Amino acid sequence: MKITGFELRRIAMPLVAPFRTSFGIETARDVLLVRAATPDGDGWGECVAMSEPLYSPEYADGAAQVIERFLAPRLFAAGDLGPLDVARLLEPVRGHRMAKAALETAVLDAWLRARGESFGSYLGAVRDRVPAGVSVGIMDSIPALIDAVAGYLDQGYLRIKLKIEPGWDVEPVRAVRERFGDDLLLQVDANAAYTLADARVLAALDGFGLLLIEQPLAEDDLRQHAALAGMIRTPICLDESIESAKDAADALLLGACRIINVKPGRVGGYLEARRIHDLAQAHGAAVWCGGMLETGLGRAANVALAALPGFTLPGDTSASNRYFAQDVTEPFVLGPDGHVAVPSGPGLGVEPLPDVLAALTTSTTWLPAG
Ligand code: OSB
Ligand code: MG
Repeated sequence: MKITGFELRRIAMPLVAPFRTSFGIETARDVLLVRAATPDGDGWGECVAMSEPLYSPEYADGAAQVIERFLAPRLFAAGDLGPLDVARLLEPVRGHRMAKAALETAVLDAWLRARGESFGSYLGAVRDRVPAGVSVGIMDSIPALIDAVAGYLDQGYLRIKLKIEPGWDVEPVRAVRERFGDDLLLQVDANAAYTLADARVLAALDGFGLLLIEQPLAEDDLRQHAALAGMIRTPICLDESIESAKDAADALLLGACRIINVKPGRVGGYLEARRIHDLAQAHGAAVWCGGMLETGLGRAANVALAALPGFTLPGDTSASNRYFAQDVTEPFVLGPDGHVAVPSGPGLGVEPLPDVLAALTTSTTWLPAG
């Protein structure tokens, strides 16, 4: 496939409500989109890097720059290429997985659209809809949290994830468990806010029947996660720590986690995400699809990935209106059964709505091949 160029497009997406985690508050999503232009049509990739390097070292401005200066030129120099070539061609550049993932996704989308095949079919999806969970930010008070959770459950979400941090952990979890009962699928995400010295607080969560605790300790603390696993009963799930299939193998072998949150952007793309799925399945570990507050473009591919057989827990694959009043594609909607449909059209199966995309765009850079 010949790439004629990449367009880097920045869009500003106001969130319907501020989203607070242990690392910061997000009120709008500043998204970098990559459009791969080919003679047979376009492909899209959404870069999940956030505006500041707080969740991970990558950030949107840096991702745009590394694509322009170092990544796109390597793909242009290769001439004709397919989606399986992208990771290999970009491998000499260290890190920058979110930037690489956006490029690979755009190339894969263009390639699949030209072949008339969907992401789900290509990745190995076995379902046409996936169960949806929702990630609930840190709130100012317990009553505000209870209201937010009640609203999501009314809409039909099948699983609740509470963001936690020191000082906002046992009490909010207790309140949600008491109010909504033992059948509620409930889990927590610390975004690396604790240390091993907090093991007693984390063990205090054992009594609440949580599905998992996500990333309690720092991203480079694999061995300390393994130690923590011996001190608490709640299964540990890793997010930030897992940047590749190799990291996943290390974590599982060390006993640092029993479950992995797979975010394709964090691991360099959907092909590496599928390798983590395959590895976890072989190891008997569960995976689920995480989210990075994606627009409909990134969501389409995430939902396709979440339809693979090893994705046995509900993902952070919420409907568009959980994030945005106006999505950049036709919105993803939550069915009455709490599921989201996997797109079946070629490639991502969704397109940016031209007028909406134009209205949200804050800058556009065209990178021509050759
Ligand atoms: O840790 O899973 C996380 C959002 C941004 C950065 C990190 C995380 C999250 C979420 C939201 O939890 C998941 C979503 O609904 O997209
Ligand atoms: Mg997380």
